[in-house]
Amino acid sequence: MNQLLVIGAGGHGKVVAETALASSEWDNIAFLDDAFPSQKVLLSWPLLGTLDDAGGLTEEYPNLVVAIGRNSLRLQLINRFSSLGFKLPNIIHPTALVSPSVKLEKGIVIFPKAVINAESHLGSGCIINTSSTIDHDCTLGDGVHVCPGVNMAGGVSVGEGSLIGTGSSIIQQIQIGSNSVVGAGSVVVSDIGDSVTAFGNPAREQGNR
Ligand code: JB2
Repeated sequence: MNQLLVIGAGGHGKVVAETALASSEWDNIAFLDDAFPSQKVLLSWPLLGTLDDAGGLTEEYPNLVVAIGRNSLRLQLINRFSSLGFKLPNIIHPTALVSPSVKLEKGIVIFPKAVINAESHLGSGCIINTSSTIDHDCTLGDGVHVCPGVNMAGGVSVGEGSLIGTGSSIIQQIQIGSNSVVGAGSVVVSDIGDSVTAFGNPAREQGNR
């Protein structure tokens, strides 16, 4: 059996678990979440305990994915569980198209119908959500979340921990800083700095985060 420990038993955890099962690389899922013991099952899979229980599970579940949407927390937990000795595989849905020249770090999830084109580079813990497209030569830092239905043209870079909101479009060669948020449905035609919220068509920086 290929066992996968999923950290986070919320909405994102469910989608990550089903993506893992669909990939056929995993056939046995268990969750950890600090909601334990009030919650004990998600879908049909057991919630075994809280995050502090992970240390005792490294032999039974050597592979782990952090499935918590908040970018900063997800990155923090990736570091914590890496240093405990867990492996952090990438979880890729079979309907996603990932070019063989794409470079993937660890702990990345890629959901149904996402497309990632030639020579893009994705940092650890990125979420590439449902039906989003990332064209050639894009660079995403660690912990970036590309929400459902985003279209990113070629040569875009997005800094660590930033979130690109649902349905946004980003033209080619744009640079978006770290820890920024691009609001849903934005059209990004000029660069966006670090730690700002930006939205609209054309997207404009609205203030610091
Ligand atoms: O600060 C925290 C914390 N915040 C949330 N510390 C610890 N230890 N655990 C935390 N959690 C845990 O993450 C909660 O116990 C919760 O069960 C789990 C998931 O968080 P939440 O239910 O808030 O959302 P999510 O991460 O599953 O989903 C969000 O991100 C996805 C990418 C939502 O915005 C979804 O709509 C989105 N698709």
